[in-house]
Amino acid sequence: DDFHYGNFPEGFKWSVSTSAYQIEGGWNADGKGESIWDTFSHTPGKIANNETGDVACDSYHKVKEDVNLVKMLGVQQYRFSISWSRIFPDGTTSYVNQAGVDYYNSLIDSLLKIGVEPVVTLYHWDLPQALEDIGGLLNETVVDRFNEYADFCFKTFGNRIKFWITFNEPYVITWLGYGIGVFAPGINSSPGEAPYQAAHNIIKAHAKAYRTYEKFYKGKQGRIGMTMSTEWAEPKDPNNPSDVEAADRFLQSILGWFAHPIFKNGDYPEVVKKQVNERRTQSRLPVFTDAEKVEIAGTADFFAINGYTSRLLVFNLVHPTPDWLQIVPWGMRRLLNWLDREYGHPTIYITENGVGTSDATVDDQIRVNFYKAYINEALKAQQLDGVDLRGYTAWSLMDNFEWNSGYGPRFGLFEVDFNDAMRPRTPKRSSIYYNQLIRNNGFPLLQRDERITGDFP
Ligand code: GBH
Repeated sequence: DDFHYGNFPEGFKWSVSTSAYQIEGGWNADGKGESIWDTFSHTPGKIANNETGDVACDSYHKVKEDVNLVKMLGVQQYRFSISWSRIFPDGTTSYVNQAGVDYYNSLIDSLLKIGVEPVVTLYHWDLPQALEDIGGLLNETVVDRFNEYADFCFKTFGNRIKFWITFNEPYVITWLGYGIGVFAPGINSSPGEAPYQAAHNIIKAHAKAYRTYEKFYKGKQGRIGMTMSTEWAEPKDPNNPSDVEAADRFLQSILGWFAHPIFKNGDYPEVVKKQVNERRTQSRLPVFTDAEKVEIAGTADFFAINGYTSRLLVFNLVHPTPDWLQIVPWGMRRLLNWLDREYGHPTIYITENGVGTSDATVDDQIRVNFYKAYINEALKAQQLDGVDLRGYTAWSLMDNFEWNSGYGPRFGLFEVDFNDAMRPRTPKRSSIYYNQLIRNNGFPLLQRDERITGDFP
């Protein structure tokens, strides 16, 4: 596939993202309650080198610095997440931690002051530990707790927020957290049931919060959806129907599991029901009532997707997993086209895309190449294929706590020195490149010989 010159449509939203536990630190500051990621990272053996998010990038104390980084990139949006237990320490509305509310107010107001639209994720994996203690996402009462938390956020921050995301990557939450247990809360005792139960409750919680927003806030405020993740699945032999079916089953199992109920009919895809209930002996997919299906169907104002990589699918072959992030730019174009077809030409936002390196260097040509190639494939999907892509978000603003991998993989456009108590941030080459791409709104033909310009240290 050739490089394609051209611009994204006017009004295209360039964005950059982070999440609360990965950057904030201040894990017990000013009355914050503990989350499952505090517990998990404080448990020896769960995280590479037993690292924790206790301090992370110390963003809880660095609103000004972070907002300045956002400003340097020239993005139109900044996507961050709210830590539920920083607002409600025990997960319930019984006590509001005002210091937490103040922190997010200050972040939101500082962004608005520089003309950047906040995109707010309500749940990026850090469930209040107090709720986990009574069963977490496996306990159906979490649906009401999430709705109350969401309602509070709509009421408190919503007059300044145009773009809400309920959950980040439900597949990762359920499978890694409640299936294989490599992420918090680390449950792996019933992989045939727990992930499906957690997913069921996430979908219900999402739908309930959506309906709350729709009823009380939407008219005066903005839009709301869920961010889902997948990898593009390419059939190894496109002429072999069982490889093609395996690839489709993969997409339906990872993504359709959540997108089918929300964007189609309030229910799981048939192929997933079949796969879970018939082919696996020890597993069971919960069932939505008819009323629940009606409540769930249509609960997203846009399609938000996190996409990093692709994999080859071969029928009935269990293959070893290499490094999860293989760089496959053309997979992004195929994924966007698949979403367009499968879900009836939805409005799509890429809410995460990026690459990690083990190297802290600020001269990150790999990341420049990555962004250039992936964004170019996104442009082709938008311009040549007619996909309704309205925004693109880089992951991540700065190096941060990369979950169970600790501080090893660095995804930042800015480097963070984790050995320095001040956690200084330094621009990488990729931040200059991204800024330039945004100023050009893509790859204008007249600048095909463009070089990276601007001050680079
Ligand atoms: C995103 O998930 C997350 O939303 C974001 O917070 C994160 O920083 C970013 O990716 C970069 O990783 O080797 O078994 O531990 C993308 C999906 C799921 C990819 C977990 C990495 C590690 C699996 N991620 N996976 S494992």
